[in-house]
Formats: sequence, structure tokens, C-alpha cells
Amino acid sequence: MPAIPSSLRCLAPARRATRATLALLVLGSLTAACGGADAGGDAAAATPAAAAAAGEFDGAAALEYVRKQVAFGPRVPGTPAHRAAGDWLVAEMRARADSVVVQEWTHTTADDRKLPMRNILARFKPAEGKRVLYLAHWDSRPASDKEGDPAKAALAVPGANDGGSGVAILLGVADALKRQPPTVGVDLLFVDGEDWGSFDTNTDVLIGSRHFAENLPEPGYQPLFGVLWDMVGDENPVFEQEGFSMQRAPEVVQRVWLTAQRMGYGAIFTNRAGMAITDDHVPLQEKGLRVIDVIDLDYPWHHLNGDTADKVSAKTLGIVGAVAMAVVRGI
Ligand code: 1BN
Ligand code: ZN
Repeated sequence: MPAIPSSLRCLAPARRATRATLALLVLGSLTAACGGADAGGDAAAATPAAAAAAGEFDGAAALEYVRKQVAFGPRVPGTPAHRAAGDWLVAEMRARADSVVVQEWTHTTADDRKLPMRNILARFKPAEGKRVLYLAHWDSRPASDKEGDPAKAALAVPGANDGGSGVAILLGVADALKRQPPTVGVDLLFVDGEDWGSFDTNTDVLIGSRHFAENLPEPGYQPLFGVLWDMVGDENPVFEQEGFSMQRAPEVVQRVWLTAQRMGYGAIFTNRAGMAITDDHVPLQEKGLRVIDVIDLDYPWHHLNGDTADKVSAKTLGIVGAVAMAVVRGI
């Protein structure tokens, strides 16, 4: 991706008004490129690679991938739904990618339960050194612990947006890369066991990403950058710049956000600072990989029974998928 002059970065409104040196014309195009009042997108304002990539991702097909996952039932480790969904993902990836690596192991929880785990790594151009890593978690949370009613809290989260949406983005990217192979290597990583345990005590969560970080696909594995896509299907999406991403890989945040803003999605990919989230990018960052988290925490059904497919938007998936493709095509 070409370096983006600082004068073209999206500025906070107050700061924008004081920059008297900016010509009106530049201000006008900046407002358009940053989304303005309409976040509907404007591929004409994007780079040629981004404009071409915008048409490559099918949001309606991605929503079907969400429905398919939810139809298995919650993908809770150790359940038949988890096994069936994992088998399905492996088969889907074998039909699209150049190679598929499955990491399979048993995780012992803090309370001594044995959980069957699988990470699935689908590789395009596996011999290429210059590569991008996209990841999402494919498991579902065993309890809806934000529910007030204990009977509802005991039920697993359906995981349409939480887990399902990120997986759908990776599947849609795989479709596009099969149609038109990338010029760089691309790794699509489906991690297991993100959502099993407690984020408060950091126990039995991020199980798959921790395992991947300890068992990288080859010595010295170092993608150019990585992006975790998590809860990316809300019908009113806003992606703030997640805290650990900004601390540890700000240039990757800039790459993704500027790509989105140039496509007209500046109201969705906002320059606002977000919270730091313990998520699957963290174990990879701790191994020195430049990985960020694209996550929309303002999702009303987070860890509730209502995280069902009707809450996920084909339009949102289409926007996020188009950005994901523009980032890959723009390298
Ligand atoms: C994302 C989806 N996460 C869990 N399910 C990570 C997370 C951790 C989200 C803490 C919010 C708070
Ligand atoms: Zn979750």
C-alpha cells in the first residue's frame, strides 16, 4: 500500500476546522473520503485496487455463512455441533485454499475438563514469504452470562455475530481469493476456544490463539500484518480503534482504517480510540506478530441468547468484507 500523506488522514472535526492551510477542495474530498454523514460507501473515491476489491466480496453470501454456522447449533467445544461445524469448515477450506493445516489437541481447563480443540489454517500461496494473516474464532460461548435470568444464562450463545460473523468474512475472502488468487500469500486462521472461560480472570479463553502462538506454522513465521475480525456483523457497525492494536501495531490500524475511509466508510471505521480488549490478537502480538483487532463491542446481544442470525446484516458484512479484500489487493 502506498504511504498515505499525513494531509490526507481523517482529522477530528475541531482540528479540521483550524487547518487554514488546507484548500477547500482538499477539505471537500477529505470529508467524502472520511465518510461524512453518509457511510454508504463510495468506491469511486478509493484507490483502484480498493475500488476493484469492493465488488469482490458478497455480503449476502456471507450472511448465508452465518446462518449455516448457527444452524449447527452453538459451536461449544466438546459438543456434536462443534465437531460438525469444524468438519464443515475444514471441507470448505479444502475446496478453496492451496493447503489446509489442522492443529488438533486437547485442552485441559482450570477445573480439569478435557476439551477437543481444532485450529484450521487455510493457506493461499503457502510458499510466498510476503503474507497476510486474517483470523476469527469459530467456537461459541457455553453460557450467555450477561443474561439476568439464570435459566437463560445457562444456555450457550448462538454466536451469529460473536464468532459467526468473523468466520463468514474469512469464508467470503476465501471465495474471492479462489476466484482471483492473491499476489501475496494469505493465511486464513480459524481459531478454537476463544470464548470458553472467563475474561475477567483470563482463564480458559483465547485457547486456540494461544496454541497457535506457541505452534506457528513454520519457524520464523512473520506475516506482514494480521487482522482479527470479531463481531463485525451488527446492523449499526462502529469500529473504534482497539487499545492493544493501537499500542502494538498502530501502522496496521492505519492501513485498515485508511483503506476503509478512502472507500467512504469513515463513519464506520472511526478514528475514535476504543477500549483495550483481551482477544485473539493478544497472544499473537506477544509473539511479535503485528496483529490488530477489528471489533464492534457496541452489540446489544453480546453474550446473550439473542445473538442470532437475524441480528447480522448482509450490508455490514459486505462493507467489512470489501475492506478486507481492498487491504489484501492493496499490498
Ligand atoms: C469477543 C467476543 N470477546 C469475547 N467474545 C472478547 C472480549 C473480551 C469482549 C472482553 C469484551 C470484553
Ligand atoms: Zn464472545
